[in-house]
Amino acid sequence: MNDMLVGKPLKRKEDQRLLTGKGRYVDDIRRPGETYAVFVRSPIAHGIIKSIDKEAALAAPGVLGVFTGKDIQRDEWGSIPCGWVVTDRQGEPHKAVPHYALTPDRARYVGDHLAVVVAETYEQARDGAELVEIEFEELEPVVTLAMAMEGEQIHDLAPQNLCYDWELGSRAEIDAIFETAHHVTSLDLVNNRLVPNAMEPRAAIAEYDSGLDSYTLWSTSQNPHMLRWMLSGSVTGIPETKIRVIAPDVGGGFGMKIYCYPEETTCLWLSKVIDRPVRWTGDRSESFLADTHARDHLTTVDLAMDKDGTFLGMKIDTTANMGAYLSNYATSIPTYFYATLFAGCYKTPVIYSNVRAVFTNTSPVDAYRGAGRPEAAYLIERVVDVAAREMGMDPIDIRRRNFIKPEDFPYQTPVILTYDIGDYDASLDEALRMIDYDGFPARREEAKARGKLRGIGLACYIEACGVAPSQLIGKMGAGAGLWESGQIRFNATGTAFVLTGTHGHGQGHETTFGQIVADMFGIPIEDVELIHGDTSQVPMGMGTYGSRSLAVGGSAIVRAGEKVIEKGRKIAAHMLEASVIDIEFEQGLFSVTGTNKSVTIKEVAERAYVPLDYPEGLEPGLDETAFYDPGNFTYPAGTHICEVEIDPRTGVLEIVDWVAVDDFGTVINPMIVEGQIHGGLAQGIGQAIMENGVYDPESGQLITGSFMDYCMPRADDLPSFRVGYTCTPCTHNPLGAKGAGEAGCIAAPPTLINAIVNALDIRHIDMPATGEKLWRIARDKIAAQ
Ligand code: MCN
Repeated sequence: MNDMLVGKPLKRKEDQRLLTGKGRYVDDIRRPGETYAVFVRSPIAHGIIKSIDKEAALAAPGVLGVFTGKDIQRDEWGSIPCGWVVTDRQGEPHKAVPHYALTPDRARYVGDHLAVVVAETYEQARDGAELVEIEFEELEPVVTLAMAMEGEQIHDLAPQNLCYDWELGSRAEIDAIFETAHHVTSLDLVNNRLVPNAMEPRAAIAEYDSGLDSYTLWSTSQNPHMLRWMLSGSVTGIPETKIRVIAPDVGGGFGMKIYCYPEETTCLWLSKVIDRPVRWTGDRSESFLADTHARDHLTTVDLAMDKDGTFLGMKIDTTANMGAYLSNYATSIPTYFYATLFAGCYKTPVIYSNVRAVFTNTSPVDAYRGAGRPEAAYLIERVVDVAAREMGMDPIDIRRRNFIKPEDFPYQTPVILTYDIGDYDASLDEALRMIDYDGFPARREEAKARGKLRGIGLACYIEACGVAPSQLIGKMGAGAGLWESGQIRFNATGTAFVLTGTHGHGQGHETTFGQIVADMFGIPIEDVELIHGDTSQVPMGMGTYGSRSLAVGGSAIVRAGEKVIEKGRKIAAHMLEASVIDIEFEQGLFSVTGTNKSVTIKEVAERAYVPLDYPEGLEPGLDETAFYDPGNFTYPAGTHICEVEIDPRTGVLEIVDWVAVDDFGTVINPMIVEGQIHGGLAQGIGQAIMENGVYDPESGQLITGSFMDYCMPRADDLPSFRVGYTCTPCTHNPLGAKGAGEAGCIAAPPTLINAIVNALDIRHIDMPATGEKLWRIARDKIAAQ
């Protein structure tokens, strides 16, 4: 019998392969006879395409073809879908503007896909692309959110560039609350635009088999089955049985790789037209221009309180940027993944929100780690902090006063969601203990003596993840159910393949799913092999995003395991000459109750495949599949506290301490989870103080289009994070686990901004709180003294 592995900080199985350069990414894959595609991207932000001259490119060495949107349209390939329907205040669906793989009529952002050149080599394709001449009738670009509703109309379908004007809650009810409130705290916030920057750029290889009339697409996708579904459905009309999508090792996705993008769609089309494999690998500049961007909101939040600081109501008004086209899930991010989290950890009885989503001449905006939830946590935890300041209350006290308490669960929020369980005081207490909150005034004094401004800030976040429940998601407008599949396929020798519809691209699934299965069957983790990322191997799946892989995918695997055990009991009963009801199963051993007669899972597996002496009527094989559709999201929550020091002479900020206390329910592998927290924190800190996607408001050029101008956090920008846990196990999945993959980047921005405003003793600062901004504020304060 094995030692139990769940809960142990096992080193990742996949690291040996990934860290020694043995990973196999799309760009590592070579296909015989392959060709190279390079896209001709729009150099301008907005303009009607008058003509595209292919002649010079076609005459260039090695060029096999030059194609435009009109060429794809002749084959009747349709628009890339945005599957999530958001119904606006008038009861109308959002404006589903077309988004073709190659734009046939009008360039709508710098980087838009206008033509593609295919050649024998990458260099030849690139040289050819430079020879394609496009003539435009330039139009005024609509760049900023403030310009959107007044500017030139970008899509015929969307007057005033409005995609939808959506509300949640009752305006009359919230107005009545605000009329009687003792105090209202009002705050304007910017949620800065982010560029995801996965380490591996997006890439695709498409191959057409004319004998079988079928396609294989290798893609850097986080959800290969969904990609196949989208490609087959509205885009190409090719049956799903004729498309195989393989997502091999993927070097980070962070949500940005869950979409059906123009590039892979075009490669698929080209592979039949050219009748040779076509490959495309984005370079870093293309990633900046044409990967989906994230966040980009302007928000006003108002919080109404009574005289004790009890929250009475909250009103949120947001303008959200969709960019030039609707990416696949774009509509859902500033609505169902944002506004449904506005209760936070608090018993705010009435909440009203209004979101206007607008088109601009910028890269499409969609999910990126946290997707809507960082934006929600930021506005809640910022306005609560400002409210404490205005009410003369301690930021801890105001939070505790309004927390949903353990006895309140299950807690129905006023914004659709029902939280199943949590203990927010417990996380707050532990975080306060770890940071030594009471010792802060002395640390501040000591810093002051060194000429530094020291501040402390906290955030008590909650998020909804484990993105699945079909019923709930369906009511929210999703065009699909969101369950997950899991399969356990025992071999005759007692080893097991585990197939999952989720996709790991850095999260350590080979290890954590291995831990679960090894424990369940009492077999060594080395005997468990995870298979994912291939639509021809895995029965069906919904992929990885919304921290769903463990809570939904892992639960599907447990359910499949239970089916294996159920069948195994029948085989064991036959082998042990006992009745099935007398067979117990624990950690790999089937035994007859009250006796020492037993058989191992290995013996049972062998018998399942060599069924010579076998239960009558029972099918051979030990291979079971389950589809798991949970009843609810999972609700990880926690408290993060950080301390910063700012040098008022230079504006240099140092994060001197950070404690992260999270409640992820049951933790399968604390080392992997800690890594997830660290990664999320790095991204959240990046948003708070460094990262900012900026377009020139006049030309619409992306002026932060490289790492020279878009600042990503590096190791020496970050402190050594201290991690703690509390645990209220999720009540509705068999693992008791909640998602952990996004928590860090949800908690980090408000935590850090709260600490910065505390250090500077100011009411607010917008993200990114760069050194320059800090220096200007400190300088003005010194001058005013
Ligand atoms: N885990 C655990 N115990 C828990 C919760 C999680 O041991 N209670 C483990 C899981 O088994 C898994 C890992 O932690 O190995 C993350 O699990 P989960 O929270 O289920 O998140 P997903 O695996 O679904 O990953 C998605 C999540 C998201 S939404 C983004 S974005 C993100 C992230 O994970 N993108 C990542 N982490 C990333 N990490 C890397 N390296 N690369 C990305 O692209």
